[in-house]
Amino acid sequence: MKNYDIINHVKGESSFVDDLNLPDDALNAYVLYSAEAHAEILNIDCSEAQKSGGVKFVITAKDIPGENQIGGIIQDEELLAARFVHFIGEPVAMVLADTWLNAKEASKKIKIEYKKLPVITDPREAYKQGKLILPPRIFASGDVEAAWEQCDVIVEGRADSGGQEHLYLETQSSVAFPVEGGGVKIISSTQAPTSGQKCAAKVLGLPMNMVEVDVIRLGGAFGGKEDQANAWCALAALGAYISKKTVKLSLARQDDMRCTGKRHPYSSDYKLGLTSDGKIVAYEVTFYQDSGAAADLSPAILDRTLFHANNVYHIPNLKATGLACRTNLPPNTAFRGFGGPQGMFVIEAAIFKAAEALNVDPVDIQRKNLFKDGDVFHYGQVVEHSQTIASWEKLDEKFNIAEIKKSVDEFNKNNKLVKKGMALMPICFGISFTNTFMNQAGALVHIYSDGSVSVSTAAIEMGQGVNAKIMQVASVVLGVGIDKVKILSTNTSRVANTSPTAASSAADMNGKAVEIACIILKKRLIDFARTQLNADEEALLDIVDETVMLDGEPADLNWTKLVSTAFFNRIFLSASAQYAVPEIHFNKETLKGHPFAYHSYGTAAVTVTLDCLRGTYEIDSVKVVHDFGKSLNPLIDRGQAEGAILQGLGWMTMEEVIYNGDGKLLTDTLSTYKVPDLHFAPKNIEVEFLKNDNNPLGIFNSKAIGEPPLMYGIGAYFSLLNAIKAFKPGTGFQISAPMTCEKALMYLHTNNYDSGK
Ligand code: LUZ
Ligand code: MOS
Repeated sequence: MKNYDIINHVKGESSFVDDLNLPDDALNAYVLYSAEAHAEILNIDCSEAQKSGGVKFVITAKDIPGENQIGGIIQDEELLAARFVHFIGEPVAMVLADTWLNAKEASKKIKIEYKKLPVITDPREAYKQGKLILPPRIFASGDVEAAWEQCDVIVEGRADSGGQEHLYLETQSSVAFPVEGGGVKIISSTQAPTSGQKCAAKVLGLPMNMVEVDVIRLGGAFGGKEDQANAWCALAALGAYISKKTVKLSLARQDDMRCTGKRHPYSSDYKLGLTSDGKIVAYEVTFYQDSGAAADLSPAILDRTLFHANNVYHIPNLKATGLACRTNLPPNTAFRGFGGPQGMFVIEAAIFKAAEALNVDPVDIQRKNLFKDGDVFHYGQVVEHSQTIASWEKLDEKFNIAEIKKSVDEFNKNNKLVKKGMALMPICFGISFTNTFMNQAGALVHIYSDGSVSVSTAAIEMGQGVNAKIMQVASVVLGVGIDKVKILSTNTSRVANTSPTAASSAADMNGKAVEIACIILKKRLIDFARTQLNADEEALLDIVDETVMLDGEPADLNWTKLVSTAFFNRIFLSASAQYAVPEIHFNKETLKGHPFAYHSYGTAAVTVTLDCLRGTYEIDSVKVVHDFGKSLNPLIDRGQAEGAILQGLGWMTMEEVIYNGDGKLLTDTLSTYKVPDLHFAPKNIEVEFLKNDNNPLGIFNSKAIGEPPLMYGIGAYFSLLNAIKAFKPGTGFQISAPMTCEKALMYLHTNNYDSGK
């Protein structure tokens, strides 16, 4: 089955927030944001703006009827800055006018007097000054201190990875409508309708039942609309509440890039100890997370970094320390992988350095240390159904690792100014929200009297195809055609108290909730059919292809007739269900437990070609064996894998988020922030599906696919380092992603690559 949602995209008929038909008197909002990264607000003068053409309202912190607070995990973020601003891009005032341009023009007439305060843009500096968002988090197993003695070689160093702009095609957008009785209805581009609802309710001082959030679909999100949609959702709601008019708030691209947080940059110190034959004995790592100016999701993201600190390796003695460092940058946030990629990057960097010290190929160390069933993760979960070795071996069988290596070496022998590099990237990603309570979802299924079916869930369609997967589930369980099933918008009045669509878990959890609701409905219909057909208790009844089957033979009763007769007999044709992921638990004191329902695995081989005169390069190929479980929809899953790989390659190579020392984003346009396009995409991406066991914790035995394949991109960084080393042998290379062409050129032709900074 195709991703049905794309058909209307191609025709331009899919509806996004910006496409909504609004009443003639609707107002447009423009948000004025701080021009200073850290300052005290001495005065805000809105008088000129108020008189500007078309302006109806100018709103500041003092106009907020409820609490001026939008922090999710920690209450440390104001909706509109009251007395202090903490980053450039922090909302300070909102203008409502007849047109967006009039609102924007008026915003320029707002005069804000700032008293500048010291600005921190570096997480290590923030740490030095004691600016931590939460106490250090330490995940440990074994005894690292005692283990160093058993090591034949110990490498120590620093590894940094950069931020990443989400660059969803649809920018942050919400429209809010005032409703009878003082409430609001919000149509929002959010991954987290319940968070948006809760946040707007708090800001307006309303109970949650006075705020409804509805989501049709998103033009991409990638984590950027998990918590960061809340502010815009609440601002639109505030506008509608105050003006009593419909208010539309849709960010222009550059404003979106400046105001919203990105993937967290990390700077990390590692120490890795091994035996002389390459077995890892001990690993100690400290992660300096650049959290930005407010907590946002940083604590949960830091946890995932710590969970994935070992990637796929069995490390008997491990100590990982996470430091959430408060800087004066926009609050960094969820981004596909949610801290996992940053953790995995550092262990790969350490292995790369250890391979230099032992004078072996990193591939040998990687292979030797893959964990297997029965090993225990440093957070206490026992490894089960692992596909580390299986995916590696399948990759070797299918693509021949030695052969790839040989052809790279041969190429390098014969070419002086162009070099190739290759690296392997095995991955492991834990599936479940690391906050156990979030692992729940809901569904509401109606069968209408004409036999058509509507399904509502907590899942948000953001291009990933979750709606198509959910349609499949309803269709299979009820025994009706796909054309009978319609997925409705995601709405807090139909399915309440929802977790965000995040953590790669939406199809699993919402699919399971739909499965349960459909099983309930089917049982009711089959019980009813039994009476209609006068079949006895033992007779086997089923619904297949919209026909009632009696002991394996089609009975004279089709779906439409069954449903309409059931309705006239007052059979209830609606069901709701909740799914709560079983088996998971985690002790937040001891930091041990079984936090993940299961893990996803795979291995990639990445090869690159580097022009050693120019520093430019191409990614030649990404060959992958990935564990999709029993894929529910191979076409969608392959698309998710390819998209994630490209996004991971971008993070590791060309995407570079740069702030200057004043906290100003320098890469705030698409000419300065470069992302992969079709020309950059590897000529060859091959994704093989690994044969796998049943995975009962995934929907229909499938496995989550949204995030895991992004981490294959990390292989590109080390391939490029290998290509650089083929041109300029040496061991002093500092590990610092992304490897832009400019950086590659510096590594190739200057000596400051080994400054250790
Ligand atoms: N979001 C979240 C996530 O709130 N918790 C998680 O554990 C998570 N993991 C991956 C992506 N988003
Ligand atoms: Mo996410 S990084 O919102 O799954």
